[in-house]
This record gives sequence, structure tokens and C-alpha cells, in this order.
Amino acid sequence: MPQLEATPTIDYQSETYKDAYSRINAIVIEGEHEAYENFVKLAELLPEHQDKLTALAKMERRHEKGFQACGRNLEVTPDMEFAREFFSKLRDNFQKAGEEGDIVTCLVIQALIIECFAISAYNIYLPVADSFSHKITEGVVKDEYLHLNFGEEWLKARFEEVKPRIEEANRQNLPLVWGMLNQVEDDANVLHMAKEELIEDFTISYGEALGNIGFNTRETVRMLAQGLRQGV
Ligand code: PL3
Ligand code: FE2
Ligand code: FE2
Repeated sequence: MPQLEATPTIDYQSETYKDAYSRINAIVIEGEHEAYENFVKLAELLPEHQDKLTALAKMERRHEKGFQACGRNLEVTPDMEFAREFFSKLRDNFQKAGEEGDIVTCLVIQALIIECFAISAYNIYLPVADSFSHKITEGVVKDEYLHLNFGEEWLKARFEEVKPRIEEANRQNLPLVWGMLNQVEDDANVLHMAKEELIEDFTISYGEALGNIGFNTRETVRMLAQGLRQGV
């Protein structure tokens, strides 16, 4: 497959582009930052996987730094306040689950939902990224599959036992993602990323993850549709 390079028609220096980038870049920086904290929390909740989870957390730190460099490279100041608000509901739900020692919900939120969201967004972004951000994002997206995989493996290994709780966590958190996609739609368009493609890619990644864990097609479709009905 040919390497997709930056589309020459995009003006990365225009005020419109930089304005949208200030929010999208902040979302990604904040998302990576919270992912770091979430993996640190998971390492605490799963001491038998401490080394692995600590290594995954460190990757998130690197991702955060990488995306900060992308913003600096375009001379954009990320709107971090906007981004903290953007993640607030998902962050609250993760933290509440963490306090309750609810490992399943924590994994559904971070390793499945957030990682699939990141994987789909980064894949859609790559063909339209400036060349600096392209290099960074390419490296990041490879790591995100490892994060997703950790969650899949853990949940799959105890599927029957954790199934109802996964369904509940899906019910409570998937609608938030559809809402977040709506919020990011206009800015994503300015970056030449289409919401339909984001939805399509997310649906495929998340649906595949549910399938890998043990849900059948009917259950997977039902879980996806549920979030969609309430969120959009
Ligand atoms: C987990 O490792 C990271 C979580 C980050 C969540 C990212 C959400 C992305 C929303 C749309 C962003 C488009 C990508 C642009 C990259 C500069
Ligand atoms: Fe990451
Ligand atoms: Fe990640």
C-alpha cells in the first residue's frame, strides 16, 4: 500500500486550521494524559500485571509529549480547559469505578472505549496530517493497539464472569463517546476528518474488540446500537 502523505491542498498555517487544531490537539494531549493516569490506576488495581501496566502508562506519557510537540510545531496553543471539560464525564466514570475497585469498568472505559476512539481518530487523521504530526501519530497508533490488546485479553480470559458488567459499563459509557464525536465534528472537519469515517472506524474497532472478548455478532451489534441511540 502506498504511504499516505500530507494532502498538499491543506493550509496548516491558516488561522482557521490553527484555531481548530488548538482544540483537537488539546483533546489528544488531555486524552493521552488521562490515559497515563488510568494505566497507573490499573497497575495499582492489578498488582500481578504491574510491570506490564506501568510500561503501558509510560507509553502514554510519551504520546502526550509527542502531541505537545505537534502543537508547538504548528505554533498552536492547545486549549486545555476545553479538553478537560470534553473528557469530564468519562473521567468521572473511570475515577468512580477505580475507587470502587471495579476493574472491569475501568478496562472497558480505558482499554476498550478510549483506545478504540484513539485508534480510529489517529487512523483517520494520518492521511491529512502535516508531516511532523504524521510521524508522531504513526508511532503512537502502533502502541495503542497494545493497550487495546491488554484489555481484550484480560476480559476474554474471564468472559462469562465479567460479561454482565461489561454490558453495564458499555451502557453507561458508550453514549458519552457518541456525544463527544458530535462535539468534535466541526473542528475535525476543518482538519479534513469526516465524522462518518470516525464513526465507521470506531464502530469497526470497538465491534471487533467485543468480538475478540467473546460477544457474538448479535450481542455486539446490540451493544453498539445502544450507545448510538442514547448518544446522538
Ligand atoms: C489513549 O492512548 C489516548 C486517548 C486519546 C483520545 C483521542 C480522541 C481523539 C479525538 C479526535 C482527534 C483527531 C486526531 C488528531 C490528532 C492531532
Ligand atoms: Fe496513547
Ligand atoms: Fe493508549
